[in-house]
Amino acid sequence: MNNPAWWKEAVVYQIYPRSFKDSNADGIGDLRGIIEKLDYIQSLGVDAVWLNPIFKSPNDDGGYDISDYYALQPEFGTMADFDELLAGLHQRKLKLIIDLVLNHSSDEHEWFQLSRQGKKPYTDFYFWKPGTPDAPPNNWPSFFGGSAWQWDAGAGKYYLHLFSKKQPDLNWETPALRQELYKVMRYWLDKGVDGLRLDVISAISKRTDFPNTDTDDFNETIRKYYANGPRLREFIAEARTEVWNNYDVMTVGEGPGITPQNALEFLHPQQGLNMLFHFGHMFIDQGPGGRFDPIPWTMKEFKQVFETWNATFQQAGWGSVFLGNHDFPRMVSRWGNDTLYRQESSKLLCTLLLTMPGTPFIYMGDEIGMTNTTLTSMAASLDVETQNGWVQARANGIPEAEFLKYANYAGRDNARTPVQWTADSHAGFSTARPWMPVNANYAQVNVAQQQADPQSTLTYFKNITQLRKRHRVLTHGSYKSIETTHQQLFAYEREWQQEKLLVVLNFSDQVVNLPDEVSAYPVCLITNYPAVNPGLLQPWEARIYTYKV
Ligand code: TEU
Ligand code: CA
Repeated sequence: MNNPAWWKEAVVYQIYPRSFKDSNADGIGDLRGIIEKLDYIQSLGVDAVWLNPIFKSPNDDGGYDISDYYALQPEFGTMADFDELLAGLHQRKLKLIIDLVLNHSSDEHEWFQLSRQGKKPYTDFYFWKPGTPDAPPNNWPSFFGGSAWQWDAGAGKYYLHLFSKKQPDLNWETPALRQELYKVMRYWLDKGVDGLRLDVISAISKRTDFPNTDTDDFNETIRKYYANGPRLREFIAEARTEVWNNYDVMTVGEGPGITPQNALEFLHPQQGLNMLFHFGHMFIDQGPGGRFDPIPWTMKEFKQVFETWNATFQQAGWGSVFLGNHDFPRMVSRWGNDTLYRQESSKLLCTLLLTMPGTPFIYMGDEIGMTNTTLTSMAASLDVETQNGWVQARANGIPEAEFLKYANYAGRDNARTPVQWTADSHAGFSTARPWMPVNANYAQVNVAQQQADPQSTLTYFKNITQLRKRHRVLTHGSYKSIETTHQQLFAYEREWQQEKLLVVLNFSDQVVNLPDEVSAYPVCLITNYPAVNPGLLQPWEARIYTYKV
């Protein structure tokens, strides 16, 4: 392996700017707040930062509704701030990945305003359909509840919006639109950006014959109708030729609806994306009704997802590994035990993240084991998906107390509480009242306290990140799972160039026996417990063993 692509060797740190650090006492995170924390980010041992959208936006969907692709969100700062942030990252040998939202724009984007007025060539920049106000063109549901079609009285027709009604879908079938989006990409790549995270890229080609969906299972509808359209591979290949091949840029696509069976179609070495975010595990507990229709999941299913996707990416392409982000509950609350074993289970999850094949993406705050928050009323939710989910639920007679359970289990507010820097007021995030309340546990869970503690999740995260870099078997090695049916134990082997590692993770509150394979591994490299019991794994204990072949 001479000089593999940087993004294959990287550990990526995801920052949701609004909630990371406020530098100017308006209660909103901003770019200068990130600049203030560049040394902290570097101290983690990560190699790149992924910033959620920073562009001008009415903020209907946390910035994923862009009204000007060439301007920054004013409350985040100025272009000079952006340039200083980029320079600061590069000085520290850190890469910057920005988040481009190209499946849809804001309805306040100039293109949409001109389109709805019937101005060429903008008319075909979006999907417009005739109809009457009470009869949408088909039965497609939005990700955010209700119909995916919005009647525009001014235009006298419907427009498609897979997400909120303020996020009209861009019509990639229109060549002039694609050229405009390529210009946007070039603008930011010319500024020196190192990577693009491409929002919902799987949906830029959809079923444009717009048949009714034939299933009530929302994730099936995504897979069959919204994603994986007939021209998806062609559009990605064109973006490669028109833009990406002319830059040293990494592209990671967000691919809801993409499956292990078709993923490699979009990861072709010359014509595809470099990496993909798949959602096999992230939708594991979603019933037919989607996020707010939770169903139980089992360890066997969870392990099977990693088995299947690792097998896919062993053939070709390259995967990404994440256990949480701005769209999902905090990983320690969702997959671990954030009460009795918060520290142990957050360390265990960091171990999984850093020992799996594929590029690890750690979400800000997960390196200190930040937990879910608790909404006590639906009025407190600041997320359009959760608020719309509540509108749907209330219309179906679901009481607020019941929906709050779903929102607190699966909702996106959980991931958007401010990063907890200190035990001071507002957790050191801001000197003003934050746009979103800080989690009540900030005095117990914060960066300052953990930086001083050799047993903290933060210290463990730094150690396990360094361990991944020292043992490149974790980046380039094969993957072989063991204990595939065991309901508590997640164990797997990694092998590459005469080194073998065994990772054993106890995903439970119970003590479990070690798998027999341990007897072949004389050296325990790391554990998340103060001491190693030779025969047993403590609750939420993680260990990594090694030997030279
Ligand atoms: O998410 C799109 C998506 O497919 C889902 O994975 C996501 O969980 C969403 O909440 C629907 O459940 C991307 C962004 O990550 C998300 O923040 C945006 O709201 C969405 O696209 C629209 O831009
Ligand atoms: Ca601010």
